[in-house]
Order: sequence, then structure tokens, then C-alpha cells
Amino acid sequence: MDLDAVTKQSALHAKPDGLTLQYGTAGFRTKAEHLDHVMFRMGLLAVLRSKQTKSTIGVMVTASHNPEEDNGVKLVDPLGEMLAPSWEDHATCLANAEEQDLPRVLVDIGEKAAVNLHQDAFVVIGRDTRPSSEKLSQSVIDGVTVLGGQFHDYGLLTTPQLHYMVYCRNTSGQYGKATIEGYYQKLSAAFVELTKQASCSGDDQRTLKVDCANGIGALKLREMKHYFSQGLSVQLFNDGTKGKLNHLCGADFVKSHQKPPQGIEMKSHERCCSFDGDADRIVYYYHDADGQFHLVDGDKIAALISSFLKEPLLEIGDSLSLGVVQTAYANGSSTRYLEEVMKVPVYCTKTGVKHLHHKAQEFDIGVYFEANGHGTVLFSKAAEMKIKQLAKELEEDKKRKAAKMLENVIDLFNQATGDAISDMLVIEAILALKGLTVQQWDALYTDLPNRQLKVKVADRQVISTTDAERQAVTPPGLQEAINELVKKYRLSRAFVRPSGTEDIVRVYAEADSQENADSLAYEVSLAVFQLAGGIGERPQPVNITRNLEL
Ligand code: 16G
Ligand code: MG
Repeated sequence: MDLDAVTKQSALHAKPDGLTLQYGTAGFRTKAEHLDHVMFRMGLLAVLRSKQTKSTIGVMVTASHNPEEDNGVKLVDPLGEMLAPSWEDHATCLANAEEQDLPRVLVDIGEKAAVNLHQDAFVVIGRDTRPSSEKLSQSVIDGVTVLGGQFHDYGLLTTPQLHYMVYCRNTSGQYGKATIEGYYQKLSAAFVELTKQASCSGDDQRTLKVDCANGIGALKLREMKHYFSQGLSVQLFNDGTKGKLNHLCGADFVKSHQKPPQGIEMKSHERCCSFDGDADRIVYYYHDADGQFHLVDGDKIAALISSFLKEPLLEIGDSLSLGVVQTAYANGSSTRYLEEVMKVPVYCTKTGVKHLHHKAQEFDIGVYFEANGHGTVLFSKAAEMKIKQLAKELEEDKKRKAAKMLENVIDLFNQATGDAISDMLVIEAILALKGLTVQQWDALYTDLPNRQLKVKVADRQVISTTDAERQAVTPPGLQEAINELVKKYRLSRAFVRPSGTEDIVRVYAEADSQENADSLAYEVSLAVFQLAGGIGERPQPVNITRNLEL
């Protein structure tokens, strides 16, 4: 390492004094103007990680669903996965080192992680459409270059597309071609193949309105839609030509406000969906004949996909294990439906894609979705090989067809990470094959009324949790208080957890009616305020303050 060169270059990307940031649930995220040094340093870190793993590493510049003024960065590990936890710690140390300590911290990381500095390094970079992203990705490149790393800058990409590129490059192209056309072709071919078997169900069925959050999803979907236009026609809204990124639109807005985004015309019973700002989340929704809004969230996506997969799996007669992974935010009705009606095992992990992804890898076929719309289906290598073999060998027509269908499903899911575009195509294929309307899909089960609130406390780390965030361990007495409150309502459940992305505590409650869910959420918020060092205004009942904010 040429540490003198690092010091010199770093001075051009100097860290503001006293600023400390954490590599959080999905990387660093804050106001764009505070991120230049972080980007440069993540370029440095990506080179070390690449040398250590002898693989291509990805760096994505995005702040997902955050406001346009924010930005962020995350590193992508060799198989398209989130950065390993020990390297998250290195990332935090490196980002927070004062200028004069930077060379020492770099050397330290190299030693701790046993990095062979003579190894070559290759880094791929992608960015979203934020005005700040281009300059910040140049800072990443400066970091990569000063440590002698090679790079390829893909420019504008969705986050899942960057994960895909990393995965392709580290599997010598076996997974697909590491180009944007390669991505479009792979997914579209699988979609067209899968939907061939659908009986034609009229124009209406095959049109989908997509709210692109005024983000990168719009650019990429506009390019891609020609590849699958025979099977599906998508109409883009909030395509970035007018509105502001994530402002009053996008998956996060729709999920948290439980209402349609601005900028989309919805007629009753029309199928609509929203992406988030970097297109790794998707939720569906529609208006019924009475104009009432219905959200079809990540839990229902998981239910649709798992029930669809069960049939061909049964048909091929192979005992491949299927498991569904959720978080504590999964609606109680969805868990009950999956376990009791679908008879599939359901597991709960902590919030954050990396936790779900990790658990899903334990199954031959792991379906994972957060209620907020992050998710995908992972097929183990063994399951994939088995299915591909059966698709070739099986004599009986029906069985071979089932295996072929599964083969297309494997190709259609972005196996590297949750992907709004890939998930959208899978959902559209399933609806077409099953001849389901969005209402029929929504009617798989009825969501329990629920409410989310946030509480400000002096130090949110005083709350620690266990049992996949469903139980509070500290502060003392908090879980007991929650237990007592939950007992007062029917079909109720509540939990609290410190947010990984904001300086607040999140409260979730569900119950048999909206009124009861609101009331339970309020009471739990009060308990948090009293027992966990609340600051500012005391929580108010939901119906008085109309506090529908999350
Ligand atoms: C991040 C996570 C998301 C999680 C959310 C929770 C990734 C790619 N994203 O956006 O999965 O649901 O954080 O935020 O892992 P919270 O901790 O503030 O509730
Ligand atoms: Mg996102």
C-alpha cells in the first residue's frame, strides 16, 4: 500500500472533524454533503475486501427510500450478498478515523483480516439517480484507484442490478452476463417462457401501473419493458421527469401511509405497484369499487409465491424443503395462513435483508420477504441442479412441465438479493398463470389491523431485544409492561425495537380492530417513553393527534 499517496488523496476527501457514522442495517446513510470522505474510504475498503476474498466486490451509492438530499453507500460481497458483519466493523472504523490516523487504520484492517496485499483487486460501482450520486461515486473510484484496484463503473443501476453484476462476475458468467442487457435478457426470457403456459386472459389482466418513486427504477424499467412487452405491458408513473425522488410516492410512502402515491391515476380494481428509490422493494395495491384502498404487501407476496411453488414441487415428487422467512413485522394473519393453511414452516429473524437472506439459505427453497416489500426466493445449488436435471429427464409430461416451470422461476428470481423488477415479473407471471385478479390474491387472508409508531428517547440503545426482536430484554420492566397491555386486547401482539436507520424506537401493535391496534400501540409507546428515557413530547393517543406517521 502506498500510504503516502493515500494520505495525499484523502486530504482531497477530508473527513469533517468530529463526525462519526455507523455502517448500519444497509450501509452508511446520511445527508449527502457529509459523505465524501466515507465514499473515498469505502473505495479503499472495497479494494481490501476484494484482495481478501480474491473476488469482485460491489459498491452501491444510494440512500434507497430516504429523501433526495440524503445519500449512502453499501458494499456488496462476492455472491451478491450484504457485507460480512466483521467487515461492517472495519467499515465503521475506517469511516470514523481522523485524517492522521487513516494509514494506521488501513494497515490494521489489512492485518486483522489477513489481506494479501499483492493480490489483484476488482471493484464494480453503481449509483442511483440522486443529484449527489455521480460526484460521490467518483470519490469511491478515487479510493479504489489510489490503492491500485481495477474497477468498472456501471453508472446508473438499481441496487439489485449491481448485486446481479457482482454475482455474475464471481461465477464466471454462469449465473448470467454481467451487463445490463444480460440482466434484461435473463429475466425477460424466463418471464416470457413462464407465462407461455398462461391462458390468454384479456388485455386488462396484463397491464400494470408502476409508481417508480421518481427513481432509478423508472429508467431501467423503461429500457427493459420492450424485452417482455408480449407478456406484460407496464405503464410508468413518477418516472423522475417531474417529481422529486421518494416524495409522496414510492413503496415506503405507500406502505407507511397506507395510501396511494401521488402522481398515479387509479381506477377501481386496477393493479398497481410501487418501487422504492433504488428498486429493491415492491408493494402492490388497488382501489375497490367503493374507492377503498387495499395494500398488498410483502407478506402477501410471500404467501402468493409459496402457495404457487407448492404445486409444482409436489408434482415433481421430490422432497425439496420449502421454508418461509419473515420478521416480527409480518402480519399475524400471514403467519397463520402460511403455517395453518399452506402448511409451510415459517421462521422469524431480525429486521434487515441480510438476516432473512441468511436464514433462507438453510432451505432447498427459501422464500423471504419483509412486510415492507424487500425479498426474494433463494434456491440452493443442490435444488437448482435437481430441478434442471428433472426438467430434462422426466418422462411424464406433467411432471416435466412442473420441473420446467420451476426452472424458469429460478431464472426469474434475482438470486443475489431482493429485486423489485424481478419480483414484479414473478408476481405478474403467477397471476397470469393462475388467472388471479389482484382482489383474489388479496383475499388469500385478511390482514389484522395494525399500527406502527415511533418514540424519541435519549439513547435508543437502552432497548435490547431477543427472540428476533419480539421480546425486550432491557430496560427492566418494559417487556412485563408490554405483556400486561397485550393481554387487554383480542388477537393482539406488540413489540418494540430500536431503529437501525433512524434515531428513534419503533413500536408495532396489532389487534382485532383498528381502534384496538391504535390504542395498544399508544399504550406501548407510553411504556417505552416512561421506562426507556423518553424525550420531548409524551406520546399522544393515535386518534387525537392523527399521528399516522411511522
Ligand atoms: C433497511 C433494511 C430493511 C429494513 C429497514 C428497517 C436492507 C437492504 N434494508 O432499510 O431491510 O426493513 O432498514 O429500518 O437491509 P429500521 O431499522 O429503521 O426499522
Ligand atoms: Mg431500497
